Amino acid sequence: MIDSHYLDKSKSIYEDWNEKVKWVLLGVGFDSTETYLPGQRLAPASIREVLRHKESKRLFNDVGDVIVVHGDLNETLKRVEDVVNRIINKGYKPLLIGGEHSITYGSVKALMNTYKKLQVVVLDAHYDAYDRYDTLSLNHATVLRRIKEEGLRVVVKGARRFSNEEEEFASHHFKKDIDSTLPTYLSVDLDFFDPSIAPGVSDKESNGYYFKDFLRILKNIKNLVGVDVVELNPCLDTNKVTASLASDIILKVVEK
Ligand SMILES: [Mn+2]
Repeated sequence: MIDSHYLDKSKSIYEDWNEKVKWVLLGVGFDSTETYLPGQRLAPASIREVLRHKESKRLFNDVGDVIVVHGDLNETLKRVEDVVNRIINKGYKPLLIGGEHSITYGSVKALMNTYKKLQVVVLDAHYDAYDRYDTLSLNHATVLRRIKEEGLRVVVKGARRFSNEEEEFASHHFKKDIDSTLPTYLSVDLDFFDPSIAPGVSDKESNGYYFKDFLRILKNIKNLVGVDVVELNPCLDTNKVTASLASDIILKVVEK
């Protein structure tokens, strides 16, 4: 069991705890830096609603949601880092459901202290590599640049819309190929996928990827130490198609 006063455990799917399963679900319903269409704060509830009905075997534990502070990204990230640290220190693996993409930073900060050679693999239609966005140094559009500046190996797959500034940064600092031997954190922004199978995201980009592409990448990662699935916006989802896709991603990770 993981204890923290930053957790709202009433959101958990399970009341009990199974020590034999290693993945721990953690919701982070934060969307305060979203600049176009907010609503990602509602994603953990939407994904859990689908997950409850999909799962047959017991494959993960669930600690509920981080109690976020809407409007305060730094305090929210501090709480995410604290809870993820507790999960790792007890020997479990964190599986976060966002929330906007900036929450990845808190999770990675916790993991990089334990895994010195941590590799961050990101599936995303965007590079999220601005230096500043709307004057902010940390938000959903700058988060991968801040993570790279921590000195980690960052691999981005699926980027297909970006600014000149981002492309320049990416060409120098992001890798294209996964090193399958390194301890790896996988961050899945759902806009990586084609809008036809993931309509419930704020920044849809055509000519995206499919579930089989995700499965191929997942298979290529041998030492997975943490995962997040971010940017579901239930306000824009259609018939829970995108929440269902997020749930299938989660189940493939915990079945791996
Ligand atoms: Mn994106």
